[in-house]
Amino acid sequence: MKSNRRLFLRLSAMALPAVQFKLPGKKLVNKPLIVSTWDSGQIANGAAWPVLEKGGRALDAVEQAAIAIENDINCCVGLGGNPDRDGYVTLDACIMDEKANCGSVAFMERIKHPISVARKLMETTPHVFLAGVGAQQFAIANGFPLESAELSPGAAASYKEWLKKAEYKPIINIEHQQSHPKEKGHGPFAPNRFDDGSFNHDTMGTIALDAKGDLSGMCTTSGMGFKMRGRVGDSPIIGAGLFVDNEVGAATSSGQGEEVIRVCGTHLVVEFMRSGLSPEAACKKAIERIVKPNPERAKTFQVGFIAINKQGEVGAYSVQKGFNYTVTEKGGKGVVINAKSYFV
Ligand code: SD4
Repeated sequence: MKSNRRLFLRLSAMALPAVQFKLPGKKLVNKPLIVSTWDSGQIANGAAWPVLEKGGRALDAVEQAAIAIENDINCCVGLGGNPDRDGYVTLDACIMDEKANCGSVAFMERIKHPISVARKLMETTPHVFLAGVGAQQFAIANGFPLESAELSPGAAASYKEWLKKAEYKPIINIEHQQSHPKEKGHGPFAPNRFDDGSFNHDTMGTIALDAKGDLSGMCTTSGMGFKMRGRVGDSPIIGAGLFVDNEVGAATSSGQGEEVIRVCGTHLVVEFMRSGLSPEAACKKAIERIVKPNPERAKTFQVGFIAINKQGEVGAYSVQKGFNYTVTEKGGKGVVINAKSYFV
C-alpha cells in the first residue's frame, strides 16, 4: 500500500525536469507558494493549488491539502492508515491561520476529516484542543459522519503481519534496542521502521503563503503505526508539529513525534527564523537541538522539518537522509526536493 503509492509518486516526481524549481533558500519573487512534507505532498499541494492560484486564502488551501491526503488510502494519514496496537485507527490533526487562531484534535476515531474538525473547533469555539471521545462527539454534533471502524485492506494486512511479533507492553531496555536497530525491537510505542526498512511515517504537514502574503499551515496523521493505545505524537500539537507566525514564517514536521515534542520543534524553527536565520538554517538548528542530547540515539530515528518565511523562502532539514518535501509555486507543478540531513 505504502510502497506502491511512494513508487508512483517517486516516478511522477522523477519525470519532472530538474530545472523547474528554485533551489531551497533562494528568494522567490512570486507568491503564492505551498510546501508539504514528503513526495506525497504532490497529492496535497495538487489539491490546494487551485485555491491559491485563484487568490484564495492560505488557510483554505492547507485544509484542501489535508482533505485530499485524508481521502487517499495510505499508511500514515486518514482512516486508511495503520492502526494502534489494539487495532484502532486514531487520528491527530491541527491547523493554524495568519491570526494565530488554531485548532487541534487528537486520538480521534472514525471521523474521516480530522483537519476540518480542527478548523471547526478553531472557528466556532473558544477552545484549541479536543481529544478522544470528546473530539468525536464534537465532530458528530457538527455533522461529520461516523465512519466504519473497519481497517483498510492494506492496514489490515500490515496489522496482521505486525501482530505476529507484537508484544503489547512497554519494552525494557528500549534505549539499547533503539541504538541497535538491527535487533528490530519495537519501541514502547511503535516500530521506528517498517520491515522493508522505510521509516514509520508519512505524516502530511503543509504550509502555505497566499497571494496576499498571509501564512497558514496544517498537519494531519494517523500517527506512528502500531503505537500504544492513546499515544499522541507531535502532529496535533501547536508548536511541535505545526507553528505559524504571520510576521515571520511557518514550519511543520514529520518523523518521530516524541523527539519533536521534546524541543517544541516547529516553534523553535519559527523563532530561529525570527532571529534572522533562513528557513533551511532554522530547520538545521532545530534538528541539531534534537540530536545534541544523545547523538548516538539520534542515529536510530528520523525527524524532518520544512519551513517557509514571509518572503517566500523555503527550507528543510532532517536527522537522517531520505526526508523529502514538495514545493509548488507559479505554474502549479509540484517539485520534490531531497532535504539535507544531519547524518549523511
Ligand atoms: C507522530 N510525527 O505521530 C508523527 C509520525 C509521522 O507519519 O510522521 N507519521 O509522531
